Amino acid sequence: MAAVTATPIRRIAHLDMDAFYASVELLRYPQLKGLPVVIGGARRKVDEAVRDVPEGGTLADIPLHTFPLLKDYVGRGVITTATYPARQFGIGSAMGLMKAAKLCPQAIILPVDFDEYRRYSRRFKQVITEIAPVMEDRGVDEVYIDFTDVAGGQREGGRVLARLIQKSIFEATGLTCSIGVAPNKLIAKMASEFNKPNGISVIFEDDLQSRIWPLPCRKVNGIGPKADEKLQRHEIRTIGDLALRERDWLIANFGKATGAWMHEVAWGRDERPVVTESEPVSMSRETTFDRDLHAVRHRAELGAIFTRLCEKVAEDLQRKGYVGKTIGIKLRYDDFKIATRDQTIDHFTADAKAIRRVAGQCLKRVPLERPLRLLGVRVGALMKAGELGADGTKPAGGTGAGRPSQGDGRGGSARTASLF
Ligand code: DCP
Ligand code: MG
Repeated sequence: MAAVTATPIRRIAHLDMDAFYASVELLRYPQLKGLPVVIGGARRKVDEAVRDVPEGGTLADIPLHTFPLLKDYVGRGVITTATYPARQFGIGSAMGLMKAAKLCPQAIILPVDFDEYRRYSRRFKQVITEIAPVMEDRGVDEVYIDFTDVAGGQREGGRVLARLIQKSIFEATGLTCSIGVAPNKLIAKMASEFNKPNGISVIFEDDLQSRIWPLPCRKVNGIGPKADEKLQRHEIRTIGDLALRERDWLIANFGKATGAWMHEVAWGRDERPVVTESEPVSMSRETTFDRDLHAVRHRAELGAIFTRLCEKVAEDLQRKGYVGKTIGIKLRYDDFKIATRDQTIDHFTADAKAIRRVAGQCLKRVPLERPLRLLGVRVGALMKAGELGADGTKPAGGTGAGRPSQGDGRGGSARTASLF
């Protein structure tokens, strides 16, 4: 009897955690389950709620009435995410907290705790790679997974494996996620939203017309508000509308690359592989101040924030095992204009003091008359610390590490103070 071996068909999953930051917070405050909760505003300092932990109790015992409410919030922070009960009030990511307070004054507000989210991010990704090793990291709460050759990856179009991953993540972390499984990344990304939260959607090639074409063009990862506006002006609202336009027409109106890409996308075609390890190009930390700060009047405060940012970037680099040689800064002024400067040094580093020193020199090249809203520090031209020569330079034969210059482009002569 001849053995029949079916060639596996390409099955790609996109997994996205549900209300990620908020769900992580609810793990330590389970008493908030089912309530409208938003995450945003200040970073976690001393947790105000924690002060009310009853004698011998835990965070889970903090009485509900002691949690801060959105209606009492004053400031200009934005929401990073909101629980699903809060979303029913029209609240969502990137909305100003004061505006959200008008929509749902009784929502509970919690500060962000990036370290905690990163810990959970690492945990759920580890669960996935133990089951399905070909995983592409797409940020703190989402990944692509190649199901094609994984055990169970073909059963029910990938639903069986998706269920296993969902269950394993939940058991390991207490968090839920939503998964789309499809012939490629493009469709998988759209599909993971179909049954949020805690859902699975399985899409086959034949489902293109019924499931994908009715969606608005904005659902395509890569069609942003500007492109969408232009498409709308041409009466193209859905992906189906897009599919019915001639490829040449799209190229004539959107340019060669974009037009051709739009055509492919509308017909559900995408050959991009799932890339297991992406090397970071740079690492950065930035902070938006609670109020505008001025280089002279708030010199000490700014200096401390600046040093802290450099330490954080250094910690990130060291934890992830990278060193870099291009060090840069970013400022946003009170008029929202952005200035960046960077400088490339002759050796690789992950040292907070070295980063601080070079970043300080960059700061001397930007105008500092206007008050500042935001300050950021970046280290680029990275390489793995393990590949470094003993003298802090790259061993011969390595690839080039970016441009060897002061990359600001504009003269930064106007400065008011040598503060940093
Ligand atoms: N995030 C943010 N600012 C934004 C959008 C998101 O800080 N403008 C953060 C908070 C989210 C996390 O990134 O928890 C993941 O983003 P998602 O878009 O996946 O949103 P959620 O996971 O919160 O919700 P959903 O269930 O819709 O995926
Ligand atoms: Mg998410």
